[in-house]
Amino acid sequence: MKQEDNKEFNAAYDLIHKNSIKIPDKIAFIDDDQTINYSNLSKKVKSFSNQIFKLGLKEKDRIIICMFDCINFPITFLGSIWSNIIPICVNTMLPKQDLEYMLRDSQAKAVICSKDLLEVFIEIKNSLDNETLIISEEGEKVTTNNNKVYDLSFLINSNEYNLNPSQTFESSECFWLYSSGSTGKPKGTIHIHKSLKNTSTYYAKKILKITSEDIFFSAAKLFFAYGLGNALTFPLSIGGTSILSKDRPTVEIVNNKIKHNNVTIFFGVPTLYAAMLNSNLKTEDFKSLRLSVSAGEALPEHLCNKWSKTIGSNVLDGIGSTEMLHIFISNYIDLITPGSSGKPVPGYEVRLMKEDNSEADMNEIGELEVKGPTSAISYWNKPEKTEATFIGDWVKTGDKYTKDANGIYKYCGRSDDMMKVSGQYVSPFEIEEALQSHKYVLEAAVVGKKDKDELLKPKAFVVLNDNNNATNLEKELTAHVKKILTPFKYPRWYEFVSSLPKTATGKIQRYKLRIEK
Ligand code: 3UK
Repeated sequence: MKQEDNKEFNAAYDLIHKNSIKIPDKIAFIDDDQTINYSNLSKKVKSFSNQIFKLGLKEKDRIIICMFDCINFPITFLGSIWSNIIPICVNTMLPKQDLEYMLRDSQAKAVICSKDLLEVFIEIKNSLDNETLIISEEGEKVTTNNNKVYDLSFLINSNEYNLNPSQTFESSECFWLYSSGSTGKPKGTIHIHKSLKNTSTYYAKKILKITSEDIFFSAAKLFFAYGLGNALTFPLSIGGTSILSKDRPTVEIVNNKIKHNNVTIFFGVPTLYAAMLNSNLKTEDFKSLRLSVSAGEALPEHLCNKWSKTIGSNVLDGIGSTEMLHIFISNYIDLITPGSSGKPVPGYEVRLMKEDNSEADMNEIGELEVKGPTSAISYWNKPEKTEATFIGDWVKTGDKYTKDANGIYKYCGRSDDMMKVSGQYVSPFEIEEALQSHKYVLEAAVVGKKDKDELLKPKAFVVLNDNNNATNLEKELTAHVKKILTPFKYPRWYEFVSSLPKTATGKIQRYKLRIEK
């Protein structure tokens, strides 16, 4: 890239500076315990930025953020970016071995974690050879066998500020998110500074028509690309207010957050919309909403229709990905086609490719590729996976789609083995592996099956060993899987069979299991 194309730009400065001067007293975030205005947000970001260097971190070092949604998340995320330190946001629900993998893979110099996650990170740190710093709320109080834990509140509340951000450019590395595939380890997905701003400029401002009056609430957490845009980038880009919640987004919690904070724009995943619509919703609790958004997996037509009928405002389904940072095909406020992903967001180009490398015709299925102003630059340390996904400016999504005569895109499933469950990636192989590690299981195959709301969930076909003598096998297998994997990945149905369908070479024919008997 020519240097003149790559202007000086810092994403944290872009999101904070103007607001802290123009609307210093406006509330930026409300979490479960406290609120923070734009002026104090800016101060804490600059304090963190100053103090993190004092702990010995250098520009371009990486830092893992593993925190439940609270005000300290945006402070440390933006404070790192302000310092040209690369934050890596990771899922708080991951089992220890995944967190350990991410720490090793990323070679992060420090971890910032919520109090409740301290124990697991101290365990991980003890098994690593290098010196990883651990930072947490109330840190200084926790010291176990030489494991100093640095105090986060000290870092963000000092009287020393980095008033100016470190020098970065539009296209310099800014932050990472981990994305998972059907095989292999999660991939550190590298995003650049201008992408954060661009998710707001193109999608949030043009499609959602966000304003400073909006009160944002995302059920998807900040460590997901979806949640990061919804609850951090979008509200800050416009001087709005974002509601954060550390808890798992149950129907009750989501209902209360919307009602008590007069939320105007809500972001959820289809499973949550289904659960809410299956509960006894009170329409008046949702009267502040002007719009809702669904992503992560396709929103079935009946849920889209039922939401607007019950709530009195619409839900826009749109497809996004970790690689593209946010939504790039979406329904529009004045053009909603229930059961579809809608049309490309302005600024993005999409195409549907067939196996022979030609483009699919109207209503013909093709593999979705996308090009646009928010795409990641590569996966960390995975040249083959990078090469298979990022083809010049085009990014392969792994999704099958059709386009109709009106230019509306409809989701037709994944082209790899991945499933989206509750909006999150699940590989059938990881569930099979977990099942197979149980002493009663000889073989297992996992496929997606639609539940009564038309949403995909894992179903397991299991061949048992001869020597099994469990009384409540399904319960036992579920508990076993939940111990090994992120808990929501457990099979919702089991079928115990005497053998699995296989090819002559011994490969399991999952497609045969998908056909409902
Ligand atoms: C699937 C959808 C049908 C699709 C995401 C909004 O989900 C996000 O990112 P991930 O990396 O997964 C990407 C994959 O998920 N998908 C997402 N949305 C839809 N399929 N209809 C949809 N509306 O397979 C895609 O390739 O976890 C969503 C914003 C940012 C995101 N990262």
